[in-house]
Amino acid sequence: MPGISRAFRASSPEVDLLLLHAPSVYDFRKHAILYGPVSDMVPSSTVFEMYPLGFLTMASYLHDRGMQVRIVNLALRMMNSRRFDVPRFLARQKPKAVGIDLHWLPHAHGALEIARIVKELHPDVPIIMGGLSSSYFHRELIGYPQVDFVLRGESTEPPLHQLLLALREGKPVDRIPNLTWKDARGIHVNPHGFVPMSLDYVDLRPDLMVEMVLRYRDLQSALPFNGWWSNPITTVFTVKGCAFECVTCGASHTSCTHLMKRQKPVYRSPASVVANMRALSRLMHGPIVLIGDLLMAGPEHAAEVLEGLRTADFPNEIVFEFFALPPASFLRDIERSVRHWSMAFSPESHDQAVRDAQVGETGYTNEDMEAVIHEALRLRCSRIDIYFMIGLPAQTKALVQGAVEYCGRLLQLTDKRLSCFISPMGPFIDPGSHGFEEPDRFGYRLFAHTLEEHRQLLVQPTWEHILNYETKWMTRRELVDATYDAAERLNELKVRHGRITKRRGRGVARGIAAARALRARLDAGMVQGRSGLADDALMGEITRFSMSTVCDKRELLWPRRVFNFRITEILRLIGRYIGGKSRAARAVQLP
Ligand code: B12
Repeated sequence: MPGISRAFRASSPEVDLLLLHAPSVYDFRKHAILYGPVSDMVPSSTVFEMYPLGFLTMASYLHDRGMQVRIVNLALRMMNSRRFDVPRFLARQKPKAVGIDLHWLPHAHGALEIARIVKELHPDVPIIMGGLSSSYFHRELIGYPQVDFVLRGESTEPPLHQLLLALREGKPVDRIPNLTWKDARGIHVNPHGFVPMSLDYVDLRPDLMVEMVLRYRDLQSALPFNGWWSNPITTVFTVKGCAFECVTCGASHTSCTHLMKRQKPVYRSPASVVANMRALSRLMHGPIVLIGDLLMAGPEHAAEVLEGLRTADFPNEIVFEFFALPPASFLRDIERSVRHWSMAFSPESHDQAVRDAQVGETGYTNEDMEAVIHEALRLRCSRIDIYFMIGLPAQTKALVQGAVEYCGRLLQLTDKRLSCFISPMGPFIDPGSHGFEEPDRFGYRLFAHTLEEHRQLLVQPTWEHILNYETKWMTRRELVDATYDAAERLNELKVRHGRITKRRGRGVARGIAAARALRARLDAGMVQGRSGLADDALMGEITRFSMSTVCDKRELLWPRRVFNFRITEILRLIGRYIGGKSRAARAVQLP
């Protein structure tokens, strides 16, 4: 890597690391693709514009060690302006190194394309890829000419720091853990030696985000997803690894053991979780989602977190997610500990056999679940989100309909605080999951195995052809049909049970009808040998037909407030930034 080391020493760039988040497909604005409702359950659009939380932990770790990091959410910039010119923007940057996440596999197209553009513009700047999909496909990924390094693993802050230092000083990289790299002699895979047994060495620092916005005078690039500014949901991760074995998850216990070399989950200490929440709460009024089921670490650990929350007494809504049905007593403990709370739970299916095929022995019945829901509603729980999925092992089309009818039952039994969601697993079954690794055993048929095959799937005209799987029980066509049917029926049920207004329901119904019609047109085009739409007017507009289909996106959000941010804290951070700058300027003037 002589060129790379030279560039590192010779240039006088602005940042040590430029972290770029690519859209799922580059350039989605010029494609006419029906991506399908694959992102309806998350705040992002089908562009998957949300960058990994890890961008913030990496940025804060490097910042604490004196490095400048800038995050640029290219996906969001491209969404917000059709005229945003990616090559032009990138040509103006002078980074010492560029990091690009290929964390979620749906970025297989965009991440590689952005890397290619950066390499073309800055041939001497090292390009580092990372994230779960990068880790899974590291050998294939490093083979692309635009990729110099792949950092494997779900925890990469210290190895990344070591890599940037080695590049700066022109030192060898063969001892840096988790690194896959190449030179004239070939491809090298360093041992996966960094698997931290504590998570307390990293943090998500909201103040750094503010500082980044000020330093680069660029608010948009740092925002996590479209609309975040008006709905600032924040998250705090509590765990890495998982104790569960969901068949379709690429971060299940076995997947983590193989891919991340993590034998068992590691939990953030209660003090660190609460400290991070305090930092967020100081800045924002929005809800704070605790990522990971606190009970996975055992009742004592969960109780300690709750005790911390009780003492901290945050005014924010705290959202708890559960992977297994929580005991009602735990809900009462939450009630005693926090002012405002919500919960999310994913039974995946109403059918016990499907549930067991997906999650293993769940050990609870629908009646048990309903009892827990009732208890939550009896308490001050302000919102319960129940998630179902399409594309599970042993799930037929009739069982998807059954799940929707079961949603109707839940909506009828409860009040407006309970919402039900159903969505297709898509666009891909996770690489590394049981279903992906042993498709025959779990009833899956795969249409792509390699990274390159997934990259190509992403530019197929409709999501029926983008899905990387079908099941023994439903073909891709049936998965799509089952989704639209389920969406239509659930929409009706939500209107009937007063969960959404008739007006909103009509909007969703129109969206589903339009998506179905567009799908028929795209299919007809494919039969005639055309891929995509000849209709230029629709170019880049297709996200319209893929969003808010299985639900109205606004249903995912918490009620908005007039002021989402604490102005005094923002002013304090601005003051700190200006103060720091003028101190630095004075230091430069000193002889
Ligand atoms: C929380 C979470 C979310 C949050 C988003 C949080 C976020 N912004 O990161 C929400 C709910 C919105 C979400 C959405 C999705 N998710 Co998700 N998510 C998770 C979950 C449960 C935890 C991730 C987490 O907290 N990580 C902790 C943070 C601190 O670490 P990190 O972000 O992973 O970053 C570290 C490393 O990954 C690595 N790294 C990451 N990027 C880069 C880049 C570089 C350059 C380098 C060097 C390193 C690096 O280093 C980082 C620092 O240590 C995981 C499962 C799991 N247990 O890991 C699934 C998981 C990652 N999600 C997954 C999927 C599929 C999705 C969706 C595509 C689902 C969908 N169809 O809607 C979307 C994509 C959304 C988007 N991009 O717009 C899959 C990914 C499988 C795969 N290989 O593709 C996972 C593994 C499991 C699952 N099925 O849910 N997700």
